[in-house]
Amino acid sequence: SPSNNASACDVVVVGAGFAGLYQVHRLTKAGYKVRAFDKAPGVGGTWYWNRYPGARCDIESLTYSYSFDSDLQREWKWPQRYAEQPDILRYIEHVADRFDLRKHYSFGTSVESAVFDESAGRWKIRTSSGEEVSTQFFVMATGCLSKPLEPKFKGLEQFKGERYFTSRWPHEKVSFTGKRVGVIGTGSSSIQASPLIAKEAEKMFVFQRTPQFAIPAWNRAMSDEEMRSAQENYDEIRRLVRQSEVGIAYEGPTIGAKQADAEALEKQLDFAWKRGGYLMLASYPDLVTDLESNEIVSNWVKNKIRERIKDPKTADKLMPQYPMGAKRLCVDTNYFETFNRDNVTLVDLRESGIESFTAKGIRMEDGTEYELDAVVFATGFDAMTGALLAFDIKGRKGQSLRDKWQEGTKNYLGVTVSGFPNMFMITGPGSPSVLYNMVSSIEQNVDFVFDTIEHLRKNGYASIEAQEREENAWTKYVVWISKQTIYTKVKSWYTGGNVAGKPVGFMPYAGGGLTYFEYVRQVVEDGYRGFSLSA
Ligand code: NA7
Repeated sequence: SPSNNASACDVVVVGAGFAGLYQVHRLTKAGYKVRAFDKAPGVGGTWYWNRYPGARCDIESLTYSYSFDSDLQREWKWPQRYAEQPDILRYIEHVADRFDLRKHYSFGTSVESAVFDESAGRWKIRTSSGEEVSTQFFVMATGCLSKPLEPKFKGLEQFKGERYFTSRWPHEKVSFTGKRVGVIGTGSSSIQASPLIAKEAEKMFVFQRTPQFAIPAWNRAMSDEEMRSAQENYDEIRRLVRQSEVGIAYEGPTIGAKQADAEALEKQLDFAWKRGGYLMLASYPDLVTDLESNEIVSNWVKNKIRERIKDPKTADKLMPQYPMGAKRLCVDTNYFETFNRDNVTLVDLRESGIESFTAKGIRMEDGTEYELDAVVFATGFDAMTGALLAFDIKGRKGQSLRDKWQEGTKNYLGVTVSGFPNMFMITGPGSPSVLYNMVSSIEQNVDFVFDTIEHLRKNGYASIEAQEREENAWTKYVVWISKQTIYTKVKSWYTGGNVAGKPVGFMPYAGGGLTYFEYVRQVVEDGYRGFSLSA
């Protein structure tokens, strides 16, 4: 440990979600002195904040969970196939207690600035409590979907009704009974919340800008038998996840959808639909890379969606018009059926946009007025860079990350940035993260950061920094790969296109988890190729 000063440590970790907790665990177990911060009063990250009705993960819990501890994964029981928010939070809290991680954290404390002191070779971290911490390494484990997007609607301040954000839901139960509720947005959060809000509300209006693909979750309780069998076969489950492009435990056919004959195609898609969720996107290996194959499956899915909606005009409005998966696929329970209810109206913003909020509700550009007692904003996030740019990070020569990323998210391996020595991002832009299994992606990044810090220590280095040339090459490669996929065919939070003024590019690494893991492994094997290590 470099210093005995009370406000000095080896590593500062920001965030107490899946990523931060595991990073703190790995480092403290090896004896590093770690200070960790989260602005929330407790652990959980995403799963601390997103408490809206119906909030649950869209990847099956058996694989949306840590693999690093075999006792943990052998003992933990998931009550449902897709765990809901309280169960995921309970799991994260269990992990925090089991490995005694809370003591390293200052909760209710946000980091307000991080400045690299070149002469000392250390980071100075200032927090909202006024503390200044000096650290050798600095890890941003701040999440890909953690900075809520608050669209600026005209007249919003006049609105007298209740307002809720899915991403900052109150802890006490919200009742919509007898209320006229407006839901803005039709992403995953709205698709999960709307069916439950509709059951309570007197009337519900869903304001839709872009229709989305949603595949049934077929969520259900996990039987003891099923859970036991998974616990006994976890190695195989994790192996399947590692090998899958989208990070789920499924090994699909080896030919593309367009190569399949009609009968085999129907059988496979029917099977995928019945298993539900992300298996639909993994039903053929080329759906993300081949527009023709994607179209075959997208059309098949759209017919299935159509069957769920009674009114053909409403069905037309709910039909997505982009390749399935290009915006993050939603996984639903009764979403489309919700529009068959008498108390639910779909408001298509492509026909007429929102003109402004009024004291009583929402006025549309065509003059229509909706009187509302409550509005739920399910308007998404400033994804991937939002939390990284929420405060000023200053690297060498006083350069700020905000300036560096003005035209796009230059990075090396999605984990490091040239000019910012000893700083790491867990699942930053340039990593597979949101296009893969989030928890697996996190574990791989955290392990890489830990191994790198150990490598430096064991070999007498004090600092590691991505080389600019390699960073440029990697950044170009990430963009090039994205252009071979469906992801760049539509505006989404993957591209930054959902945030006004944000540079539009493509943030995650779209070449698949396995390819990425192998690439990083090679970099390490080649002696940290593309990095400068110094004493
Ligand atoms: P998303 O998926 O970004 O969805 C946000 C929704 O809100 C989406 O339908 C947006 O329409 C809509 N939106 C955003 N701003 C506006 C305005 N100004 N007016 C009307 N509609 C608007 O966020 P979620 O929270 O649902 O899900 C995020 C991820 O969490 C999800 O993908 C899972 O990985 C878990 P748009 O499509 O931009 O036209």
